[in-house]
Amino acid sequence: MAEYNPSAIEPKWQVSWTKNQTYKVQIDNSKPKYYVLDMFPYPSGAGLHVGHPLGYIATDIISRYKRLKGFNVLHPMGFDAFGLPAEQYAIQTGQHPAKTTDENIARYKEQLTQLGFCYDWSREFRTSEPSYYKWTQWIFKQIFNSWYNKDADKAEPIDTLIAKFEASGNEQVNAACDEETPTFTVAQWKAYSDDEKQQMLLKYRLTYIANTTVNWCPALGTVLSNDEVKDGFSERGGHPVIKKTMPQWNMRITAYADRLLEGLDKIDWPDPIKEMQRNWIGKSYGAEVDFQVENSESLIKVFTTRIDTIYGVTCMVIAPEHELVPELTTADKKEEVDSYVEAAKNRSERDRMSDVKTVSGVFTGSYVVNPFNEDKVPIYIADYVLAGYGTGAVMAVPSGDQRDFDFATHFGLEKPVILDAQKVTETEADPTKEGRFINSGILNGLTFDEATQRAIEFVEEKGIGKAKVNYKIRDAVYGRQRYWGEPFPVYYKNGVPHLLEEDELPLELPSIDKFLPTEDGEPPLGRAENWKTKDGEAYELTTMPGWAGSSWYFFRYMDPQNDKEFCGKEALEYWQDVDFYMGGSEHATGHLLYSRFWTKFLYDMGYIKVDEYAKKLVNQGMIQGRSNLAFRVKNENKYVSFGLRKDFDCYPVHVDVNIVKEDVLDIEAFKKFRPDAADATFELEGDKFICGWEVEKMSKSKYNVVNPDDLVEKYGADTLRMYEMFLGPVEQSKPWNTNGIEGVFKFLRKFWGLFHDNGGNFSITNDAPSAEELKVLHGTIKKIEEDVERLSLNTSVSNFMIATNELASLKCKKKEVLEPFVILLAPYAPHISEELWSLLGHEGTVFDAAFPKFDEKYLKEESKEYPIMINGKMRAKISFSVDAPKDEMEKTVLDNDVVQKWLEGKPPKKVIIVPNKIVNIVA
Ligand code: ANZ
Repeated sequence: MAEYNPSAIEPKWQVSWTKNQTYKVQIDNSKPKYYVLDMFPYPSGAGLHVGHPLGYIATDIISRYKRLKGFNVLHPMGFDAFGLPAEQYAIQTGQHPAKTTDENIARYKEQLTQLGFCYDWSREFRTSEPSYYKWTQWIFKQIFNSWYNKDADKAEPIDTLIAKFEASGNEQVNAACDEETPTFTVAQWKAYSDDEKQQMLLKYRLTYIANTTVNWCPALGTVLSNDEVKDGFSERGGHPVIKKTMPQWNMRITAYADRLLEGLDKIDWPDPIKEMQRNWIGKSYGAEVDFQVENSESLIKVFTTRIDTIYGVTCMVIAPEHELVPELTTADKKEEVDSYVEAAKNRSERDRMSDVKTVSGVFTGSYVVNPFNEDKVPIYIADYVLAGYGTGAVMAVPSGDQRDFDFATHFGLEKPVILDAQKVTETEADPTKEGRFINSGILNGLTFDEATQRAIEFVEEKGIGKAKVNYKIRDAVYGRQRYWGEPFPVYYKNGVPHLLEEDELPLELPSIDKFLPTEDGEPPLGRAENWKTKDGEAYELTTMPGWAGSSWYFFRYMDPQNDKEFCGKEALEYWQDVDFYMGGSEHATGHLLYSRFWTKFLYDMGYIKVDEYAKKLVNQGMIQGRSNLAFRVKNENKYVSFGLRKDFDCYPVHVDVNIVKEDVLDIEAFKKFRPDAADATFELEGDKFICGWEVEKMSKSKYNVVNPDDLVEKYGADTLRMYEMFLGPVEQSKPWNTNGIEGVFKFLRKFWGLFHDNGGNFSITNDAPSAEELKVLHGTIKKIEEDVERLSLNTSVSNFMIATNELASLKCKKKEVLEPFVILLAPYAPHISEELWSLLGHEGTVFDAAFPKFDEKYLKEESKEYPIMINGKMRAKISFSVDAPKDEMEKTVLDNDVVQKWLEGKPPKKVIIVPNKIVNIVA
């Protein structure tokens, strides 16, 4: 074979890898393991665009590199196959989601195979197969049968809780449970009926059904989790979402709030992800204080993180949903209050939180008494106070909080100053500024910390409050009123949920005739005929959410065919956890949080050895589209080239990027692309029509989608792989630009050329390498190794290019140098490397070779040329070997004819030798 021809090489090696099971991996106790995982994709109908493989290429390089380094590498791939889009498509077309999912997966696999990825496909699974979701149901069952023991700080089997109830009721029990759990004695417990006992246990189980205010999306006919709602609209489809209260399955993730926070300190995940998780969990330390309503028995409890500012309280502000609103509203205020409360209902929580500009609220007509100074404080209602956080009531302190300040200003309320050293403005009582309290009764003269402590002591002594930690995180809603998800292994008896036995799993998804809610508004599963237990009990009709299957899939890959356990002991013992996880940051508070929660649960129950499943996480950047634009003259069928656009009254229209090359438009193709342009005229620049360009999201509607298949066909997968890496650091978002891909292709062709003579014949020699050649080789080994370890894969590509140019100019054809180079390049460009490896005479795959060992000694310079300076002027240059002793060097310098001449035979005053740099002589 003469020329480098990827289409002759690549499919051949892909077939060989499959046939020889090159990437099949098994437990091997003689080798250290390394587990590299990609977030498994949801197989959408559109297939992959060039942005998708970015992360897959990076993990593929790492996997192959680690293998060459002697690790036993687990690098699996599968599909997150349940989900909304397939079901929406089913509703529109009547096609069963299983069918479209299958088709989409086939397409994905084909595309992934073409890119030459080293997945162990024997481990593939889909979350929608019964043999997989059997174990999702099984884990659900374990979670249902557990409670969280706060004393032990872990989950325990529900039987241990029942034993406690039977021994001493629930007063001594320190558990994560429903806020409205009544206390009961042993006798009361024993007197409960079975159903009552079950209802009580639901308040403790780690997954439970309860009336919950949910995000209801009428257009999708389902509830959505908080992370599936963006700005009051569904993330998928952008439909409006409203609040609704209904019985729902929940996961008690709040029980794990602290451990989910603490765990972040031990994992190497990107800081922005950790920060998003911390904010989502939202732990804040503060205090609860009761304020007595004037002339009433009622108390208003507030949660504050700044109890030290209590002497600055100007008003009490409660949420419109607060239960005391009717009681507090005086007759003359009723009309105003009612209409305010009504209006607040229509605003989403997010709007209410972020609304800093419009201050709104109403006075109730009532007052509370500040327990510290007996001041009478007016009670307002305002929707910036959220019902679902803290106690739904705020003590407003204008000198401590901007919103409180705005609020008080709006209503013309007096704003007491409570800190001295108001260094900036009255509104900034920043505790870090070391102010001391004034106008603050018992807190006068104290610092922030002292005042906080003193105030808490005060409320505790009086029995009107206590220190309190609050969390923003809420239990996760776990049911979806949809068809295409895991059925719950749950049936109902007397309205009480019961679980199927383990040997009854999986409970398979029944077939239905239409993928829509029933006429009575029940979820689609309500259409399944005879979908009941053998005793005729009704099954749960909701299905599990999209995140169920992805919360534990990383364990399943360790032992994917196991039908006795979700994962066998031996596999768990060996593979332990993911060493390198790659995926999108958009899952920060969804999948990436839920999966940590399930891992901790499985750990508590003793099923796994680790309580964090991924040591390191990297988020790949987004590849944006680079759209091309043609400029159309208004009211004319005429287009003008980019440089002429200012001379015309014109507007940009999108052009399919695939008919543009280096920003030059293929006009004939354009006429086909836009039939209305068939008779258009084109104003050119010179003989070219140049397009403008813009960076936007890669999407069909912008005609900027670049399909990897086309590029593979044209340049080969090896070029595409290296080019994607070459675009920049993997973590960075960047626009796609096909323009540079030729350069990478030329580099691979040049690399290929190193192994061939001018006639195109494979030709290498067994000659011993020169020092210079060895220096290029070892310099590159060092750089590539450092690059992969730092995940700087873009610099690797340029290092390969530099080395190839150097070897080409050295005309190096030596096996001893080129062979290790093939191994170095193999993770990046596996096909060409396999081909060259076999041309070099090897039988097996290059991936069974060992990564070349770097040896420092080849990088050392043998000799160094020193400029010889005499009285500051360079007079000669002399080479010395790098380890020449100084006295010898001095002798040689002084004996040199030129130096002699400048010294005029006299001994110098001083000779200074700076090693590896310069010799200075003072004459
Ligand atoms: C008085 C005060 C003075 C406050 C001050 C802050 C600064 P975290 O937990 O950090 O988000 N707050 C309490 N419950 C609220 C609710 N349901 N809706 C809106 N705001 C609420 O913040 C807790 C602080 O947010 C609390 O501390 C309370 O205002 C307010 F200089 O009390 B603070």
